[in-house]
Amino acid sequence: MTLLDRTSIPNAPVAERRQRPAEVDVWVSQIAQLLEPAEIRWVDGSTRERHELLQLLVSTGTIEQLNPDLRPYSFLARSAESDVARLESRTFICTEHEADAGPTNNWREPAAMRAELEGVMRGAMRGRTMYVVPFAMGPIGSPMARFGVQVTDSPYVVVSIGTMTRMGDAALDAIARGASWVPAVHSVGAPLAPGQQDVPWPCNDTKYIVQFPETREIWSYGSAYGGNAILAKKAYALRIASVMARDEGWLAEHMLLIKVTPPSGKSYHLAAAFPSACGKTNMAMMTPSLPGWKVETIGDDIAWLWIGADGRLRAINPEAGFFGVAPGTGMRTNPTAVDALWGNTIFTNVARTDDGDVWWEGLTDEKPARLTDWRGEQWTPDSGRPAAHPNSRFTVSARQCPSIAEDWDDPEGVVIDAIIFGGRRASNVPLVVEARDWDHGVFMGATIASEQTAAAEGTVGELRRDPFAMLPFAGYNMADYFAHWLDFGRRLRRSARVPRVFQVNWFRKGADGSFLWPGFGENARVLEWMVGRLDGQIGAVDSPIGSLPSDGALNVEGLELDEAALTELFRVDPAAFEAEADDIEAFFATFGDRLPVELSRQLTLLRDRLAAA
Ligand code: SAT
Ligand code: MN
Repeated sequence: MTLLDRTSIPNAPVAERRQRPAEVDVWVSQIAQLLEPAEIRWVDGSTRERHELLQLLVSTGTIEQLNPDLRPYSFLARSAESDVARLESRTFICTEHEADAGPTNNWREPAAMRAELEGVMRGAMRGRTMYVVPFAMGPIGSPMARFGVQVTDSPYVVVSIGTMTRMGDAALDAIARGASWVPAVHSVGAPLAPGQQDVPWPCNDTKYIVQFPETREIWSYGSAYGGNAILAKKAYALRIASVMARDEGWLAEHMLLIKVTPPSGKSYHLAAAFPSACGKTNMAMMTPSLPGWKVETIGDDIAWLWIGADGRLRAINPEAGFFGVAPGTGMRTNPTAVDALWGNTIFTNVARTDDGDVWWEGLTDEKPARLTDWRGEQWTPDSGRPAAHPNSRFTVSARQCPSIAEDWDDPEGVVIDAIIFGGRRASNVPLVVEARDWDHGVFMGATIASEQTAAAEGTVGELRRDPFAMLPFAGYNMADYFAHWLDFGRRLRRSARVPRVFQVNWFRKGADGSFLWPGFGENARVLEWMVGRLDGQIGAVDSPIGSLPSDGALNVEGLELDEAALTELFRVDPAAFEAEADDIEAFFATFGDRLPVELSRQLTLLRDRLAAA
């Protein structure tokens, strides 16, 4: 076992290195003229280069190395206090026509935004090195692989891209062979005057995360936080890719991917969309509580889905690593993630123990007596504040995950048997519901609501509609996105098999405010019911909102769950759903006549079923 990260694409011998693609070269010089970096460095993706960058980051105080005996080759970064999450209010979709960005996005007129960006970007890299970072999303060689080149002045961002994507020469070679690529410009917006001392986490109070979907360009300024700065991830693999997917007939989704194998030995692949910080990573790495069941990980955040030559729905995880929320990740909740984080990991904004290891709320039941908190201040259990930031993160290679599926990076993807939508709902929404058909499933996806988490700025706990968990990530008019999903279903129906669609809610609470369902590994019981439905071997009863497990169909054997809690978990309160229907109607109205009629029809059908209940 090497101490170095083993995921990097090995460096091609210098003699074999190809010419840089001329188009990329020209673009890089143009950007350099605008940003005026002191130096330009092309990133090759080698392990040696990663090592050098990590040493550099240690020397500038951006990261500190953790105790190598406890956490080999791992590092802790503390961000600026203002740079801890995605900034939805500073995320812009710039299309010629405002209606093409739709009511759920911040729209700006492209020319106006270009002028604004030019203002902040001019000279933004003075005194810094501009790294040129070629990357691939998806296995190189896959028909679904897509390429990009990001320039950035943050070595922290470079090493993060190195873990999250296939970064370096192999991607550049694919571009040189003619693959199209998306340009992405990133600057922390903190130019250095000659002789000026740098700060550990340079950033700017003014921030922009800008997508130009029509020209397939990304510009980001002022932040080094993952979701704002690793542009391959949300900006490309979701916002820009969703537009490519619309135009090319596939789907770019905020979904985890898992392979589920029941004791029978026959495997199923599931894709599940939950909003940020609602447990996608935990579900992706689930240790099933049911004997003989196995859940393997393919992806924890993003899935690209398409209809394969065989007519089946296929999916890949375009990423190569996990950028997971640390708090709540512990031996009880996600032992697989804890194992994956044994070494070669970059932690951001977690707390540090006196012996040079990391800690966050939920890692252990017992709190350490003393810590250095995410701000670098002394902390004790009675400090009255969390030691780790609620959106603190780990960045780790997918290969290091003990539950990674053998087919996780299959260029042809995996065949998807079911799609799951979920959110964080304290009330109303049952543990699991099955959609009546694809269109009803699209209605479910379109109407997901979830309590806001710490993954983006805003009031934690506030309920908001987050359709398909894509509210911050759809790169075009959400109503058109709904229409694309409906159309995709029509195309699937013409082919072999349409996947089943389910909705889940692990977060329903009882009158005393505690969670009704134990969650985590016990969610395998819900998977068992779903698999039973896929095989047509397990019962369901109709309800106004979809099919629920029939009496006894959900295996609760051995669970400490009383009859009252079980009833409450599945209670469908018609009055509460009437109110929900009114809220959905108001939400749908924001899309005007761009809303597909099928969704209005689904709402009418729901109301009819509620009235008849
Ligand atoms: O910060 S990220 O956008 O990368 C993670 C998330 O919020 O889903
Ligand atoms: Mn996410």
